[in-house]
Amino acid sequence: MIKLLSVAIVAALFLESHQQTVELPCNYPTHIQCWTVWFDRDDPSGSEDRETFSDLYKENTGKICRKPQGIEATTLSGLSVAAAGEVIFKNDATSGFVCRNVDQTQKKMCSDYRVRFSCHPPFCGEGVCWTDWFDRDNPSGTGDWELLKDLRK
Ligand SMILES: [Ca+2]
Ligand SMILES: [Ca+2]
Repeated sequence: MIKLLSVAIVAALFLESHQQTVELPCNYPTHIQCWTVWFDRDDPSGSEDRETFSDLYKENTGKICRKPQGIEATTLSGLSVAAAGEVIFKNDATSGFVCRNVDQTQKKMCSDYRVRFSCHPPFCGEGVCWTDWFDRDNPSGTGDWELLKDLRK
């Protein structure tokens, strides 16, 4: 009986570990970019506003893909990094985002930023999916024609 039970446990463990290694299909459309939801894990009240990829990836299991294609950062009020005009220490899809208070000359403290990442499907999460940017025409003729029916072709 004990032997049978242990066989069942081993089988269950094997099945569980086997299921975890099942890979997601690789043939998803790479021209679709999905934005994750916005993340705001830190405040600038310490020494920096730290929204790094490694921290966010650890703290939000399954909500961010392992290798994001892009990152977007805005202040909590929605200003872009350029519009906020602060000195940013890091802002890329691999590292994530860091604004250090020590780098700011005009003010003592960074704004509070939020970030989101763009991933290929199936990592859409609760976010929004967009295609890549397309630019099929130039305005040198009658105008800049970027019609959906032409882009579909
Ligand atoms: Ca923040
Ligand atoms: Ca164009």
